[in-house]
Amino acid sequence: MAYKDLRDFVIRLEREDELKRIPEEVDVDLEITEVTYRVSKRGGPALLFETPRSAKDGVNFPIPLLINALGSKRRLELALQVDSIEDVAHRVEHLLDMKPPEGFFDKVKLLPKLAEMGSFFPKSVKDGPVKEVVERDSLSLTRLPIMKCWPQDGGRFITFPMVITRSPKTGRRNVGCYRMQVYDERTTAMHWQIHKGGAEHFRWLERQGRGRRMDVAVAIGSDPATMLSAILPLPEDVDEFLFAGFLRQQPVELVKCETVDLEVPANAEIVLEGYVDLDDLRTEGPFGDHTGYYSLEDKFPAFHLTAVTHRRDPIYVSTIVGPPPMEDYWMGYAVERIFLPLMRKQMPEVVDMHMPAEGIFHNLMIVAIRKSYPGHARKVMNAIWGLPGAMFTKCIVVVDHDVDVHNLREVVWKAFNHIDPERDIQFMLGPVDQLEHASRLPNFGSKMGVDATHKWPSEGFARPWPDEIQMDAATKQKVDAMWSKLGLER
Ligand SMILES: Cc1cc2nc3c(=O)[nH]c(=O)nc-3n(C[C@H](O)[C@H](O)[C@H](O)COP(=O)(O)O)c2cc1C
Ligand SMILES: [Mn+2]
Repeated sequence: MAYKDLRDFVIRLEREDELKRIPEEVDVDLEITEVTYRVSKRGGPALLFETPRSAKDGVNFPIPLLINALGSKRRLELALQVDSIEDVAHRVEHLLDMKPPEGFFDKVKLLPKLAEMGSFFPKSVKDGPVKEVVERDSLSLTRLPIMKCWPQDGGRFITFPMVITRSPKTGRRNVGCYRMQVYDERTTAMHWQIHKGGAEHFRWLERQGRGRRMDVAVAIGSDPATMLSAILPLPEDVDEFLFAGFLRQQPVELVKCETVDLEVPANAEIVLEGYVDLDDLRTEGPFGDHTGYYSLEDKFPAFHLTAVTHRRDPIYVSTIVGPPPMEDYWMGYAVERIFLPLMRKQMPEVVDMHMPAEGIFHNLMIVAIRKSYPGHARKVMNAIWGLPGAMFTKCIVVVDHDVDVHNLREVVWKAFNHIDPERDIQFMLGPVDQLEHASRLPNFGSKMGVDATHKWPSEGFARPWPDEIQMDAATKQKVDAMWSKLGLER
């Protein structure tokens, strides 16, 4: 059975000794960050701060704050209810392998799978726990334990929301996790970067000129697979809630909002309803970001609150980003593993792929390929720069299939042995991540591909290529046999 909601997951984490309750008063301004940072850096548990407080405002919040809930491999496996993330990757592979049926018997055979797919579609329901309390008047974000994460942050930020919008062009839903800086009791920023789904919907509002406002619903806290779906770089027309249904193998149940024409997960802890306005762009930031640096101030639309619905006893879920690795590294790891099969569908030559934590995902991707033709590594780079999400990758290192991309020592050893830098490095201009602080312009800059594969004569490499040093099997066997007599065992 899928997790019913966030608290169902909390119970499981607690049972698995993966969660620590903290009854002490800890301040939402900086203190929760410092505690979580230390715990995160030693691979510690999820934290449930039962009494978050604000010394500045002189309040203790009646709402507990959950953080670091997905901050380890084990907790991700628990979140996705698998023994290994590879199990999810295999399910994705299986889904992609569904061939169109040819004859009658093929159709019959396929039926159960299609029925399974159909059962993942979001389901509309009349009511849900998120409607236990409905507030339309006297709204205030000050009741939520929203964190100021780092000293130079421009304010307090909601860091783990599911932001739901509908495309003014196609009517299709998008769900993305975009941070929201609190301006006052009823207004926040909406930090959807220009390449993201929400921003594209906002642009269509402008293009269509049929109004200046767009409905937005923000859900905070739900079953973990649904929360994860908001961070996945899915193709534009794929509904994140459908993918969430696939991940949890049970449909996401949705209820209608009170004041906007959108639906939200019925099992959510808290929902903020409101709108963004084309005429109301404001300064957002700075914010201590997942690059380990502050992202600077920039203009983003303001989000105006029109209603809040929540459970009687909601849990507020948060996360912090900062110098890696942090909780988001593990979320990114799940993305990497779940998307590898999708990447391999388009590029079967890709054997494996890895984005090391310190590369902050978009700075470094190592890809192993089975090379089949001259220039193959460069074809792969170009294809990756054309994928959603991966398009931002600042440096792609392409290695041969016999390199273990997860072993950075092996990657450095083999890749740097194999390159003649001037020949093997490819520069490319294009869109870069909005968080990128070194590029010549915001959102536009260069990327680098390194072809660290063996070079072939057909690529103009005329010299012989040396073999990797390996002892022969016979000698190894002889040494195995004498090993115990050598007195070398510790
Ligand atoms: C903790 C966390 C915070 C994030 N904050 C933002 C953000 O503020 N703005 C943004 O555009 N993307 C942010 N992202 C990345 C997006 O959630 C991610 O790109 C997602 O795929 C966007 O969905 P979309 O493609 O439907 O727009 C964040 C991701 C995580 C894990
Ligand atoms: Mn999307």
